[in-house]
Amino acid sequence: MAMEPELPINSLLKGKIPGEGTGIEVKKTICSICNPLSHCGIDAYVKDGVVIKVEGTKENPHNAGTLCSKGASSRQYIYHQDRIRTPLLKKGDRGSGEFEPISWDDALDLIAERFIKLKEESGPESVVFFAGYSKWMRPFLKRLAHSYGSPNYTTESSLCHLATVLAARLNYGSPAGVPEISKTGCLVVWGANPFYSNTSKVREILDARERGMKIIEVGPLLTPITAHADIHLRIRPGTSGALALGMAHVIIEEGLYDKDFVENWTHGFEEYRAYVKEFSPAVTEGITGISSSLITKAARLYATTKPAAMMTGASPTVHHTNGIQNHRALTALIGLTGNYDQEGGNYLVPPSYVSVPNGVVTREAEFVQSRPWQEMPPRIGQDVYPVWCKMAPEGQAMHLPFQIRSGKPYPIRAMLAFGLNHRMWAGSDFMLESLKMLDFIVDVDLFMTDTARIADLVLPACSSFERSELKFYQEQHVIWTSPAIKPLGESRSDADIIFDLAKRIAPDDSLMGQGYEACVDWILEPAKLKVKDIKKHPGGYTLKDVKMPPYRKYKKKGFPTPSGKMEFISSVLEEAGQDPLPRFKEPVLSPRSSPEVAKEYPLILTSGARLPMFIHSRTFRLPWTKGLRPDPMVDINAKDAETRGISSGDWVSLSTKRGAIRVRAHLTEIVSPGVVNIYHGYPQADINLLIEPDYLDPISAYPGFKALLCEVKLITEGMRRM
Ligand SMILES: Nc1nc2c(c(=O)[nH]1)N[C@H]1C(S)=C(S)[C@@H](COP(=O)(O)OP(=O)(O)OC[C@H]3O[C@@H](n4cnc5c(=O)[nH]c(N)nc54)[C@H](O)[C@@H]3O)O[C@H]1N2
Ligand SMILES: Nc1nc2c(c(=O)[nH]1)N[C@H]1C(S)=C(S)[C@@H](COP(=O)(O)OP(=O)(O)OC[C@H]3O[C@@H](n4cnc5c(=O)[nH]c(N)nc54)[C@H](O)[C@@H]3O)O[C@H]1N2
Ligand code: SF4
Ligand SMILES: [Mo]
Repeated sequence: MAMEPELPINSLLKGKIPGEGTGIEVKKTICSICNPLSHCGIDAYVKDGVVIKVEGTKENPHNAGTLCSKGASSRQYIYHQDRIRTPLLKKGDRGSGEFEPISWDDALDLIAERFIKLKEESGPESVVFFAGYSKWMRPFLKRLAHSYGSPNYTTESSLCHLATVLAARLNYGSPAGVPEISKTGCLVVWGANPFYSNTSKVREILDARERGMKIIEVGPLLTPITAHADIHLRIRPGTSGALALGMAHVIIEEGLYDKDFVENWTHGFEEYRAYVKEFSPAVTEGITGISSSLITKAARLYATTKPAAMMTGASPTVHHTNGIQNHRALTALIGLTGNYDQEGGNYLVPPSYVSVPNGVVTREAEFVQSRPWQEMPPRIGQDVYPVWCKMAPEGQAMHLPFQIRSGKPYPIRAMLAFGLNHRMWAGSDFMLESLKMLDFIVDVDLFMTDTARIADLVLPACSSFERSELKFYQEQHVIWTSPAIKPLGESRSDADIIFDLAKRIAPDDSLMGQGYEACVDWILEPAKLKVKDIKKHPGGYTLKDVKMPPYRKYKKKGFPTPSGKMEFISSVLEEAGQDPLPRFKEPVLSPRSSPEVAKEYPLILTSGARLPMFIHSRTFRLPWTKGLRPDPMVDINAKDAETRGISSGDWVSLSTKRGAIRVRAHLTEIVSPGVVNIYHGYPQADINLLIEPDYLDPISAYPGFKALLCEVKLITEGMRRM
């Protein structure tokens, strides 16, 4: 057999071929640019300590070799010029943007000195511990906060996802469960766009579709799912609750509900039945804008397909001024149709580690609560949002700017933040100005951001390529990553920063004193897993024989609600003086609820629907992803554009009563006439400047990002010069 001629080394190098000759090694790591349900496996091609290429890890069952546009841009992310390379101490006035380098020891000692003093002067509750969208360090940060003595551990979950869990828990005492897509006959995709927001989940949906699974999509926008859906219920933004009540009306009137479940396992059905009577298909059509025949058809399809599952988004249904009640109304349909904790329906699997439910039993919840709530002062927001604080294991960060300003019920003086982005808050300028009122701000981030610029101390975090972490996947795959490259500059892993701080500000926490890996081992103890064993598999491995929890667990234990049943009328809300029914209310700003405002601002504004190449503030700065949409854009229907003399690509002003931003018009059928949509977080066109900081749901404090009123106007030459 003829030997293959050996390729010259230059060709091998050009082709980035790993091997001894080229000195290129493939190191296994994960991408953590987006959410913890993803964190795709990455093969990092490393030469001389530098990542020269990335590929998806083929043997990782979650992403199976694929990467999205963001993950494919990893090299631009990890080597970006905005990466902070050394700890920085503020010089001069807050916000001057001037810093000087400082050593890690000096930085950590300074934090310790300030925090110990603040504790003596104003109590540990005056210090807030905050985590932005990143979640991997959260178990350690929460424990640090409580071991220090502060109840004020807050996160981005104050406006993301957790309210959906809270709403479901008001109904069921537990979350709504994971849709078992591979086993279901009908999937309702309610306010979610997994093609953009959870890409690695899509294969499962398409496979199920191929075997005949029906799809009902609910949402105001056209999404890639729409092309696969049997029915698309294109609601007016903010009217999910009404639609759910309308569907319940049909299901109950036509006797399509699960009578056995309702009779034996629910509380308050008669009151609920009486209430949903008001939502006939005709009435529901008037509110939601969907034809009564389509509402009836969807209700019948969902209720008569056995089993049927519901996938709800992480936040679109709760980003409303009536978010909790809307989400209660739609998750109530799961129980009504007998699909709760049911095979092929919504299956209840508790989270194992950092939000990922995969059946592995751990002690994460026990680990994080190092001090019980009763031994600490009330949390931020506890006085105004008592139901939130009762149901969520953290403070309410949306209330933070208000408490900073009022000093009530006690002053907030300092903040230790991991990834703080003021543009996350509605009324982002209000938040930024509130932060400036603090005595001391520490922000740990990869990049020098506009928020970091107002901190007293900025600490450089490293990326997932440069650190070690435990990662669980829903597919029961587990990895303990090893750094693929050295941390850039003097940057460090968030976990190392937290554990070094623990020694200084929580010296009595003996478990934290044992260090990071010992704590992870402690969390994993019930699963009989150890870091040192997981480490032996660089790309991770798939756990065998994980015992998944049984279906219909309530049959043995009842529901963990005050009544022990699923609650159509919530005892917790009743006790808190809130409406116990999942009552529909119009968004506070809508053409129906505020016609006076609508005269000047006639368009419905919905913000933040995900785009595949952007993730919050993270990827605007990367040339590859930014190149896919170089300027901020607002989606507007051609009809609305025409009446305003706007053509595609024109610069327009998008305004609400609170202010205006300058963006380009994107004429598209994605939005229906009367609705405009814009992505959130653009630094040069921040939509949250146009939303009032108190435009919040009264139960969860989630901002009404996805339904308010606005106007779009062409920027004329005169205005352009302004
Ligand atoms: N590429 C990318 N992926 C991401 C993110 C990102 O920024 N970029 N962010 C991550 C985070 S933090 C989150 S929270 C998730 C969010 O991701 P998803 O939960 O999928 O939410 P969105 O993409 O915001 O919106 C999905 C759909 O909700 C519908 N919708 C909007 N308003 C309403 C409403 O009032 N009612 C109903 N029923 N539907 C509505 C719209 O049709 C929209 O297409 O994505 C995560 N994944
Ligand atoms: N109008 C409107 N506003 C919205 C939304 C909307 O739909 N509409 N969505 C809301 C939702 S659901 C969310 S989740 C929030 C987004 O929440 P944000 O917290 O604003 O999200 P990011 O900008 O992704 O991350 C914040 C910071 O964390 C840094 N970071 C990244 N990785 C790490 C790490 O490993 N360690 C450390 N220390 N820092 C890191 C990033 O560089 C960034 O500066 O926005 C919310 N705001
Ligand atoms: S979906 Fe994209 S951004 Fe998210 S973890 Fe995977 S590659 Fe990274
Ligand atoms: Mo989110």
